[in-house]
Amino acid sequence: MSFSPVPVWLDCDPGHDDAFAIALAVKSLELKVLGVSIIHGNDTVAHCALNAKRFMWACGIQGVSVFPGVSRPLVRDAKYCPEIHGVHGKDGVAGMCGFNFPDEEIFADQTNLPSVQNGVLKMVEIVSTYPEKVTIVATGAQTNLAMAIRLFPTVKDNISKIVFMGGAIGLGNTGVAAEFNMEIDPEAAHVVFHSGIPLVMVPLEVTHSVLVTPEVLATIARIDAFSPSSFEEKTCNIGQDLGKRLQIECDEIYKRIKDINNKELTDGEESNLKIPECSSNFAKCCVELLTFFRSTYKNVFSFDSPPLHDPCAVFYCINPQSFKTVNVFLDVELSGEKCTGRTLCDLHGLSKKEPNATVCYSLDVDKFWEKMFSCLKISNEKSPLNKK
Ligand SMILES: [Ca+2]
Repeated sequence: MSFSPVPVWLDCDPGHDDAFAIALAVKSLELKVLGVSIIHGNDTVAHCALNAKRFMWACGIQGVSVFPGVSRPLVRDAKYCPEIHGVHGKDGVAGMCGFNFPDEEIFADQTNLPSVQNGVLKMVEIVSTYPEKVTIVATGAQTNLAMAIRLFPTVKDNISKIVFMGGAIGLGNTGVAAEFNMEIDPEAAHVVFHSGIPLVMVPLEVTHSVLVTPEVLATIARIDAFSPSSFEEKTCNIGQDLGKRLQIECDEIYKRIKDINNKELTDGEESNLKIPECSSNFAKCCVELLTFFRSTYKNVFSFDSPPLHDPCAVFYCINPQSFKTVNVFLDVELSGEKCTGRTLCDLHGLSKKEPNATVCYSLDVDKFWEKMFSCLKISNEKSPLNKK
């Protein structure tokens, strides 16, 4: 049976999880990635663009251009996320795999240079002129999208939908109430939410069910041996229904408070996070990136296994049937003293406003990992890292 891949544009801020989102998108036959624009967020635009190109090189990705976009939020000062992405952001992926990325080699190929052309302009140009409607996948702050919509409103005519990782039905992560992508530029999110473009929100309730467990790390460490039937670990499909999901969120919060009250994590405890032996340099690269992410989430949020947020939004474009969703009116708080950036999902229709968003609240996690592993296996076969 033949099918046409879905044309997508990625807007992201690599970022460990953004990097895996790029790999999932580019290596999936169901999607055709038209380009990648970079937004401030996990770090500066320049660092995030560098991270994107290095990881794309590591995955053996060629022919997909990277365009740095807007360097700061629309109104507010830039706020980066060093507590989560410090190493990956500031220092890029270099040094994470026991050796430095060979930038002279990577960027000797001019096609690997992040283009000086602005990401907003290239997104508008390519999306507007593409012969089919394009899906935008946004896994960072929405400043690039807001600028595109405000400056070139006709681009909306050729966008089928915006699928974004961000926001939460319930509680946030970098603020008490707000999720990071929304918190750092809520005005941009407001422009996007009120643009009239169909929205799909992949919130924390979903991404917190996609956990990088020890079993996941072990599978990636031996990614060359992965086959769909070999991954039998049942990553719990929490989020069977919205009420249960929210209860789990609350349990996590209570657990964290209890842990903080009882004891602080020690260096000795952190050292118990063993890195599995890896069968290739590329596998080692992935495992070490995710291990860093893992220990950071343990330190900051008391998650035993960290969530891998951003690829979930890409996976929606590949397999939307794997998600449970609800259509609601979605908005974002701009002026609250304590809740700025909080996403507001009108689950009960209290606003009397027509739904403008499909909000995901559950995901078939096993299906996600099967696809993610398949794409990493393809990357492993193509990776120049394995020739080192
Ligand atoms: Ca991101």
